[in-house]
Amino acid sequence: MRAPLLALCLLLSAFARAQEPMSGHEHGDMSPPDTPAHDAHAHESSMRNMGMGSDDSEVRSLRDIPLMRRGSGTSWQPDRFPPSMIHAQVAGWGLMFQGLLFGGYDVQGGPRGASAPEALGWLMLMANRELPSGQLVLGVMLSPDPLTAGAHGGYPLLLQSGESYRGEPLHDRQHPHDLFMELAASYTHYFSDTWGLMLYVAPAGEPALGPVAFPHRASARFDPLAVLGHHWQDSTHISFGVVTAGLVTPLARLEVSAFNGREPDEFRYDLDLRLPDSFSARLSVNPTSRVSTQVSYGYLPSPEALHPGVPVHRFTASAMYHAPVGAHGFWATTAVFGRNVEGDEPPTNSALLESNVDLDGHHAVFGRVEYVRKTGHDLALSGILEHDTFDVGVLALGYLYQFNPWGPVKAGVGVRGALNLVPENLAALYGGRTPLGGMVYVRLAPVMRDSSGHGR
Ligand SMILES: [Cu+2]
Repeated sequence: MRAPLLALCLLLSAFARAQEPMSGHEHGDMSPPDTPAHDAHAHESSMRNMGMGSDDSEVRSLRDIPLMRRGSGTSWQPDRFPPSMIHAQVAGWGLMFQGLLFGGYDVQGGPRGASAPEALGWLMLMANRELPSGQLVLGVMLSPDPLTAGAHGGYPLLLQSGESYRGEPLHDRQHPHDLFMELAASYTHYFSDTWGLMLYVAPAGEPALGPVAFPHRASARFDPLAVLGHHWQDSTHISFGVVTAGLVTPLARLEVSAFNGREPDEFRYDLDLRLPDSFSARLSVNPTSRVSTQVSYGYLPSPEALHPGVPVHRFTASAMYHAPVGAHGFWATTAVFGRNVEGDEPPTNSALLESNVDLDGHHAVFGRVEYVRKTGHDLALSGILEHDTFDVGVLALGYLYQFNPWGPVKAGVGVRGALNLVPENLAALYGGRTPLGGMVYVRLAPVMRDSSGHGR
C-alpha cells in the first residue's frame, strides 16, 4: 500500500500548493492571472475548453483543444461532451472532478448466472495548468469496486471473461477494477499553434491502445455493466506502468507507448508494478467537434499470469459521435472493432455498437449490441469444448430516470435488460440459447457546476 499512498500524498500536496498564492518568480513574465478581467476571460475560455460552447467551431490551435477531448488515459473523445463534472479555477490551476457511481441488484439467469447486490464506479480528480509553452495535467482516479463488487472475484455478467480469482480464470463475472485506476502526469509541449509533443507517465494508467475505455465513454454513461469485448478492445485501461509519447496537432495525435502488459492480479488494492514488456501505437483523429476516431495496435508478450509467455497481438479501431439534443439533451454513440491474435490460436474478433440519448436531462434510454468470438479457454470450459471457439453476443437495453440536481449531485434510477446469445453447443451449459440478465440500479453523477456556481 505504501507506494500508492505516497503517490497520492504527492498529488494532494501538489493540489494544496496550487491553492497557495504564487510567488512572482513562478509567474515569470506572464500576465498576472489574478485580475478580474483575466479571471472572466479564463472562465469563459475554460468553459469553452470543457466542450460546453454552443458552437461547433473547429479547433485551430493546440491551446484551443478542449480538456474534455481527453477520454481515459490519453485517448481522445469528441470535443462536445455531456455536462457532468464539477469544475473550479484555483490559482492558475483548473481542477475538475468527474465520477460515476452505480449501486443496485444484478440478476444473471441460467446455470452459469448468479445474482447479487453490487456497487460499481470511479471517481477522478484532474488538475491542469497552462504553461507559457505547454500544458500540464495531473490525474488521480479511484474505484470503489474492490470493496463493493469484489465478492467471488467480480460481479455476475453472463459470457464475460478475463482475469482471475483464487488462481482460477474468471467466467460469467466481470472482475472489479483496481482501487488505483489511474495515477498519471502528462505534459504537452507546444512547438507552435499547430504541433506539439506529449509525454504521459503513469504508475497506474492507460497505454495508447484501444478506444476510450467503456467506464468513461459518454455512450456508456447510463449503463452500469461491462462490455463483453473488454479484453479485445479496452482492457489495458488499467496497466501498472505506462510511458507514452505522442505527436499532437489540433486534428490528430500519433502516440507510442511502452507499458507493463500484465493484467492486474486479483489483489485490487496495490499497484502491480513490473518493468514495461509491451508496446502499442495509436492514431487518433478528431475531424469535427462531434466526431473522434482511432486505430491502434498493441503487442503484449505475456498478459495473463495464468498463461505466461502466451503473447497477444491486439488491433482496434473505433469511432465516436456526440451531439446535443434540444436545450438539455445529449446523444452519444460509439462503434468499436477489436481483434486478438493469441499465441498460435486463430484470430478472434469483437464488435460493439452502443448509443444513448439523454432526452431532456431527465429521461435517458441506452442500448448496446455486441458480438465476440471467445475461446473455450476464455470461457473456462473443459473437455472437448476447451479448444473450440464460440460466437457469442448480447443485446442490452435500458432506461434511466434522472431527478433534479441535489446540490452538486444528480441521482437517477434505472433498469437494464440483456438478451444474451450463445451457440447451440453451449445451450446446455447456459440453460438455453438466449439466457437473460438484468439490473435495477441507482446512479449518481456530478452535475455540471462551474466556478461561478451555475448548475446544469
Ligand atoms: Cu476494465
